[in-house]
Amino acid sequence: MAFQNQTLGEFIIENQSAFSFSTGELSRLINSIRLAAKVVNHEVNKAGLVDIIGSSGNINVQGESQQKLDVFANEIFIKTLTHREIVCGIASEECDDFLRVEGNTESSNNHYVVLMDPLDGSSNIDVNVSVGTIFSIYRRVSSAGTPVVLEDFLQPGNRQVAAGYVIYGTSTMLVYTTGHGVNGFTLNPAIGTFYLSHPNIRIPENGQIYSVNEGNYIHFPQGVKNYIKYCQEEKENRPYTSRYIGSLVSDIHRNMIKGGIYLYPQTSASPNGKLRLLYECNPMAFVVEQAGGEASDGGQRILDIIPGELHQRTPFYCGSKNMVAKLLEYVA
Ligand code: AHM
Ligand code: MG
Repeated sequence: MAFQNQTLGEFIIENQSAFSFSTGELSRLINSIRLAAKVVNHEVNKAGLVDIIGSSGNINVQGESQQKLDVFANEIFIKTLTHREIVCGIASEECDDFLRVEGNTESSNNHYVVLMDPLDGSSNIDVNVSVGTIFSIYRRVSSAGTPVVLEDFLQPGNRQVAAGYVIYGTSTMLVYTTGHGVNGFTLNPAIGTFYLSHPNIRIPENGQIYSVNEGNYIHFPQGVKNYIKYCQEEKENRPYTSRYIGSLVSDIHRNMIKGGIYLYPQTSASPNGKLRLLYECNPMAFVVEQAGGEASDGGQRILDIIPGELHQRTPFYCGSKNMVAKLLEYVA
């Protein structure tokens, strides 16, 4: 069975030479993400059995209440990446500021920074809906051997060297790209190993699914409202069907496999939308583009946006190429 053929560990080693700077540093980094994902997966799967669901009582920098599992996942990813000293800096949706990883001399010579949303969609945990981890990796722009600076994190998405997500769903998958297509690995929980289950994922150019929180409809820009009406029209291959989980990783993952478009527009109350450029939109846009899809803020390609701040938000339209192109005709 193809499913059991290659493990993620083997895949990382085999493909190491495809990276432009193949010293093994990026491979070790992806290996650490794999390890942290397994620990978080183990904990997410216990939700309901032990006292880890619900709010931790803290409010994060975005003014949202942090779930206990958010805090746990944040700590696990940070610990895994810092204890093994393979990155020089980390920025997390759950932390106010970026972290400098300053260990021994060797680690301060590391070249990569990681930006992540350790547990996205965590408001879904209490009701057993899939959640995810999203990660984005850049080479630092400041000199190796010096402490990382804000500019190392504020790079446009087109400078990402790798990005991906973990979906803690009916099965747990790790999907990532290093700029050479997208591959998906499914965790065999019995032995704790990820196997290559979805090689070279391609998102269909056309789809039948639109994913948007229609509860916000009256606040959307007129172009988005018109596009939604277009999706609902009885014409040609329409109406499309609507599927919205409210868990970004799950909504994007489904659309990657089946074809579809995900929309999180700006509203009058949130002129930049809700989703974060650096932790959510850039990594998802890199993965979706590498699978043949598109991602835009309605005016420009997500990956070309020059970030101004760590927790910046952006409107987000992402998915099947022809569906995003049609949406852009409406919102341009
Ligand atoms: P979070 O990072 O606080 O979990 O918020 C991000 C989530 C995404 O997973 C999801 O796509 C979106 O928020 C849903 O927002 P809404 O409930 O406004 O539709
Ligand atoms: Mg999030």
